[in-house]
Amino acid sequence: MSAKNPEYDFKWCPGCGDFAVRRALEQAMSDRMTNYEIPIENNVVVAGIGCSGNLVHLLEGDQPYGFHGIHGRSLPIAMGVKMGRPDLNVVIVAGDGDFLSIGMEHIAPQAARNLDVCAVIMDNAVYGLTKGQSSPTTELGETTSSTPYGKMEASVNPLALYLTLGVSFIASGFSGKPRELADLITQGMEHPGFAVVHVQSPCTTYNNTYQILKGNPRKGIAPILWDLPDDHDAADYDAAHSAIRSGGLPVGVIYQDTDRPTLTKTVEDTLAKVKPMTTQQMVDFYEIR
Ligand SMILES: Cc1ncc(C[n+]2csc(CCOP(=O)(O)OP(=O)(O)O)c2C)c(N)n1
Ligand code: SF4
Repeated sequence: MSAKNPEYDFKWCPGCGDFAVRRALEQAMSDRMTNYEIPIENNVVVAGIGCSGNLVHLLEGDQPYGFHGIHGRSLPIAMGVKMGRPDLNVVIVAGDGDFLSIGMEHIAPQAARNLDVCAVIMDNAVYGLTKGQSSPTTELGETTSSTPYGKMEASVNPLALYLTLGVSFIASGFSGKPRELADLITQGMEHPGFAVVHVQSPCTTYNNTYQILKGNPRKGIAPILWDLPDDHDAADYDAAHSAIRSGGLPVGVIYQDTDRPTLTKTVEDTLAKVKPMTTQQMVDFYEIR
């Protein structure tokens, strides 16, 4: 579909970080249209289920194609779209619950394949749409609607996880900096391979973390977010690892490996080697003698 569904009237809460992520994605897609002189229909947004995934219905202006799939399965759907139409720019929008909990099992295989899509993950450290339950990024001991006496599991470090699993482009962004975020999304879309732009996008209703992320000098609260220095070498795995492990949350392009072939290229190369078989030849091939 390329037109909005008028019957889907979901609204984000005032101040939700996802508003700014939407703006950043619109900017990145619009820049892409201008730079490559391509129509908006060159973009497909594959959405997970959650407040974050609802972004696909809330995009303003020219409409890309949209696919609102099932909770946790944005990656397999995006793979289907990309394999069917390798010429399209495929972007995923999903939450930390969707991508890192039920959807976690898909990250490693797609990282190994280097599926050439860009996933924009909105991390609010809760399940927003279903009313504030804990998610994989909720801190140990945190009180939520599903953990009234404190969360019992340690939180996942998504950036460390992506690096370990072999995601070939890893960026960390903040919804409070939409212009910088648009630039990170643009770089993620340009990357030849699997890109994840992991965004701190606070949920003002169930987990308002703006002050923790940005800090508050008047109250003596130091910010968790810090910008990667200009001399950070994203091609250096060890530098990426130490940036992720040095405390707080780095913002910027943390890691990029442009040497690996994309899944699209690997499939093309493999297909070029395939020898056509008749049905009988296939049956004979699989016959156990
Ligand atoms: C297979 C399946 N399991 C569970 C749900 C219920 N469900 C819908 S959204 C959601 C969590 C959303 O949290 P997150 O992905 O973090 O997105 P947010 O709403 O915070 O943006 C859950 C558990 C579902 N729709 N489908
Ligand atoms: S519940 Fe949270 S994540 Fe969902 S729209 Fe409201 S503020 Fe945003």
